[in-house]
Amino acid sequence: MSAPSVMGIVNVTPDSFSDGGRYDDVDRAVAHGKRLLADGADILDVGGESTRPGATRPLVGEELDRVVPVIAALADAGATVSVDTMRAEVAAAALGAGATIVNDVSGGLADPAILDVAAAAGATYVAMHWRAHSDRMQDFAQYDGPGGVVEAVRAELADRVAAIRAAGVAEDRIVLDPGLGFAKGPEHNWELLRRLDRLADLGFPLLVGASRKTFLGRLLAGPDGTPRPVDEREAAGLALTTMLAAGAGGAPVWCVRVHDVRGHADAVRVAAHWRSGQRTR
Ligand code: PMM
Repeated sequence: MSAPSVMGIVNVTPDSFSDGGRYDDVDRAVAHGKRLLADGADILDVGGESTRPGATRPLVGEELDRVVPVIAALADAGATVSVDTMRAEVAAAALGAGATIVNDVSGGLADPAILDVAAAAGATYVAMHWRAHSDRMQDFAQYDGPGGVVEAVRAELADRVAAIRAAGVAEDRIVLDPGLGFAKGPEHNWELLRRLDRLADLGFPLLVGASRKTFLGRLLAGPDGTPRPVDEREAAGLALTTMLAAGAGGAPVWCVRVHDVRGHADAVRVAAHWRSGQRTR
């Protein structure tokens, strides 16, 4: 089991739930990305569309204007860059600007042509579990079949894999993601985290994005039930990264997608050192 990579988030958006508006111009976003690199990020994930619950979508032109110059500058600085987009047109421009990974939260459902773009470029393709756009995704947080959320997400990801393969993305370029918080209630997320082995069993590396999400805020709610604010969830996220890096989900995690890279890179190192000692016992 090798240590997870750390993907640092560069949201070039005015409205992301945890950092919206902080890095929404090119210079600030590039400076932020460079800081994350210095902090130990293995990958920088550049996104121009907020997917927080209830968000409305930017125009394609707006999304292109936000991400392309940032990707070009960060790739130029030597970073491995992924583009967080659901749009084929944006993925193509991002790959042209130096990105090598397409991180599609819709797993190819929002714009199926994105799979052809990833295949043609030989890019790594991250397929996240997704059911609907953010303005109505919580209406789809229903998992009543046998095996509940874990088996439903597994089956729906398996369907995505079939489409991704059919488009010609190479086997060793496919990554899967449970999609924490996307059409899921808090307990759905915890169940998925506990049973990552069922998703790993599909045969692809796993990416997990838990950083600062609502289910952590709910877990840490005060006595009156008010969720812990977004910028006070970091320690819980670090605890989770440490557990995942130690194998608590029952399967190795290939990558964690996080806001505060330095802490998570440290957590990954702690877990890796711990496990290296276990092997020699
Ligand atoms: N979460 C968000 C955005 N992109 N991509 C992947 N692969 N997995 C995720 O869980 C994920 C994602 C939403 O979080 P943000 O608004 O903090 O970026």
